[in-house]
Amino acid sequence: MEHFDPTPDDRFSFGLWTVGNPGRDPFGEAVRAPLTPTYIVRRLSECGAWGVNLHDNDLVPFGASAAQRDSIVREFKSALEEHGMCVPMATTNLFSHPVFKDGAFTSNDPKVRAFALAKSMEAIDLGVELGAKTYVFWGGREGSEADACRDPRTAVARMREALDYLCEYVLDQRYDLRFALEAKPNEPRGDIYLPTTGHMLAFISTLARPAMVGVNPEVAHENMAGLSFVHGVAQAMECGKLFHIDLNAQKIGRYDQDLRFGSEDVRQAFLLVRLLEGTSGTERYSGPRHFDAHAYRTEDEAGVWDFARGCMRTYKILKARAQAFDADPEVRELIAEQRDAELEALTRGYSRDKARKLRSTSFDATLLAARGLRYERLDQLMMEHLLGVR
Ligand code: DIG
Ligand code: MN
Ligand code: MN
Repeated sequence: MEHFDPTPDDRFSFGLWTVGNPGRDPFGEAVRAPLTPTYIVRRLSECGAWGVNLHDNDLVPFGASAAQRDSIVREFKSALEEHGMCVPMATTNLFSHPVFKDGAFTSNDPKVRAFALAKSMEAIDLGVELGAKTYVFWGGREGSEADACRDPRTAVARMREALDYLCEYVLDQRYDLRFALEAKPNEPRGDIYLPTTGHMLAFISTLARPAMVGVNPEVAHENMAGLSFVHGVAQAMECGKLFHIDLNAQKIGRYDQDLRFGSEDVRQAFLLVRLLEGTSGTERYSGPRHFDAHAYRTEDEAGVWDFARGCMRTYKILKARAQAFDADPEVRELIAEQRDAELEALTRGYSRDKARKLRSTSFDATLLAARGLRYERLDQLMMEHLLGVR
């Protein structure tokens, strides 16, 4: 086995909707035949993936009877068992059916909001039955075009009401499940409420059960907002809220492209893998590495599996590059943390006495300003490790 071949230890997962994407877009029909969920399970397992995720309706068609649902789930479970695949994450499709055209939890129609709650409980049951430990909420239709349609504060309050309700449901059912909120700034709505991971982190702090709720940042979505994905993920990790992650790639200033992981901004993909894998000596992210992406519309089915293998292979190549970078003595010397025990004694944890001593300390700003940081050399070293010449 080549050391870039994926193994279950890598915890790579794909949604049924990713490799099952038939290539439809707003300007053209599907270019690939649909793939059945059990076939996807087999092929992902053969590619070396560890898990498969799903929206309720990726597996159980909208409006299926209870008997149909049970037979579909039985067949899916046996495919998971046969191919040694797990279901780390599940979610509800609250965006495809026209009933959600003006949102689900934030819709102005109380019947739609109630239906979205009922559908979510049904889908949570399905996810838990399949073994999911993380439940994602992506509010693709929770937004607006004609902004006078509702007070944005009402939208936020409705989101909170729905999530508080569903947290209570999970507790009442004694499910071992955590919620992960996924932000996106726009598309399909003109503006989507709670548009970035930062907005989600603030929103989580207003929930009744904040400990049950984290975030599921997606590369393309933070990039669409013009933000550093690495910084957003790092902030989520720092406060213990990175419950899941959607990996893909995105060109700045485009619609949500959901491209193969690492296929656009390789520098940021490298820094992201370095952060998640903790190669600089920090704590490693322990959750699933989920590729929420799909193959180009130009591809046939063989191209879909090239896409899937490419996502995982690039991740593992970047991990190896990051390990070499952080083992490089020159890099370690350049990023070694500077310490000053005397000043830290004054600046860590306030006291009146410390503040007085700190304010009476003299600082030579000119001398401090004169120091060169050698970031040009550090960044060149990163480039040389990335380009495989070091
Ligand atoms: C889109 O980026 C969203 C949906 O695909 C899904 O609800 C979520 C789960 O990864 N990502
Ligand atoms: Mn996306
Ligand atoms: Mn996503």
